[in-house]
Amino acid sequence: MCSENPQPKLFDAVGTIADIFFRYSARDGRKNTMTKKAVKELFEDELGTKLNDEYGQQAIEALMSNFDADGDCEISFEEFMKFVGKFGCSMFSDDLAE
Ligand SMILES: [Ca+2]
Repeated sequence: MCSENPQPKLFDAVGTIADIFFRYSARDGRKNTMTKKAVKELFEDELGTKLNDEYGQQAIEALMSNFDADGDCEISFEEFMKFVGKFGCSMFSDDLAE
């Protein structure tokens, strides 16, 4: 059955991002933050990025240092959303340059 008022796509997109964040935060028993281990698993599972080699370890350390704004060694939802924003801009950087 079709809905006459489907959920706006942006709400769906943000809901999907939130679902991903909270699924990985829960893996280490956290409610509102992701540990470095959870961030690594998210990158591997959701972005297909392998982080087991030395380069991968450096990448995850850089990510944590760049987006862990409060320095608690975990990534909050707000910090994660800033990463998603930067990631989205990088995906469309050629289009944005015009
Ligand atoms: Ca943090």
